[in-house]
Amino acid sequence: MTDAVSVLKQWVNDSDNIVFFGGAGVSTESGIPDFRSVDGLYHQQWKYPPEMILSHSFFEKNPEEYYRFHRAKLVIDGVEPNRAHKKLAELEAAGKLRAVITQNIDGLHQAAGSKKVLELHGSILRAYCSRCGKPYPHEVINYGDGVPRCSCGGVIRPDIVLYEEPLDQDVMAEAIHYIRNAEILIIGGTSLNVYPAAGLIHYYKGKKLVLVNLSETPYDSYADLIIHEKIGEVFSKL
Ligand code: CNA
Repeated sequence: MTDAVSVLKQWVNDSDNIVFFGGAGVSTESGIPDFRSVDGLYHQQWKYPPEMILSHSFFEKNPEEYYRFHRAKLVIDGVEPNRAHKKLAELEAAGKLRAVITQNIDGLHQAAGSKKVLELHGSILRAYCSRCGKPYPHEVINYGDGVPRCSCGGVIRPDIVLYEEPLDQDVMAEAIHYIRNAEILIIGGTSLNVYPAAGLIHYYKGKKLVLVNLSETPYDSYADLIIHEKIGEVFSKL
């Protein structure tokens, strides 16, 4: 075990007020590609750049192409929570971890058993009509062909936050509350490039800020402990 991982293990053992804030890198070991790694979605060939397809204006103008991308790239069958998701659920059940704040939309934290999960960018496991708001089961959008439509004629959309759309302010306020009051904040598997989510780091006031990320982030110099290793491997040692 590296020195940094043993320090993290000790901190985790001694605390009952840990908060975790994560991103796409938490799910890569489950087989879901992230956006910005070399084999991530942004480096794959697609007719339009993914960040354009995943925007509000693109969804409105070209829902057919949006749904082609959504079903080909966002919906991945048979994925299971990995060691990072499972450890976080265990820490919560043991009364040590207060909340998981995630930018992910894959539902894997809940699948691992985590209860307090704040989904900053929503979930592809929920859907609703963009015109009348009627909720729909996710199968309606995630499988099949073409653009799913509501009985009112509106386009059914995933309950995710697309680029150009605001985050849910209640979820943000709760995330800020947990981060502000955390003894240990572990940030993992996120490039910390997507705002406003990345700005949450500024609300942490403690002295145990841990970054677990494969590549460097713009916030590496803020960390009290930094681990550039795979998060599932690191968490399996805690
Ligand atoms: P990102 O910008 O793709 O960054 C991911 C980061 O994770 C990179 O810095 C990688 O180096 C790092 N990383 C990759 N694998 C590991 C690993 N095994 N252990 C540790 N670090 C690793 O993703 P962000 O989450 O920062 O960006 C936010 C976007 C990506 C949000 O809007 C998400 O909704 C969106 N996204 C979500 C998913 C998902 O739900 N699983 C997948 C892809 C993208």
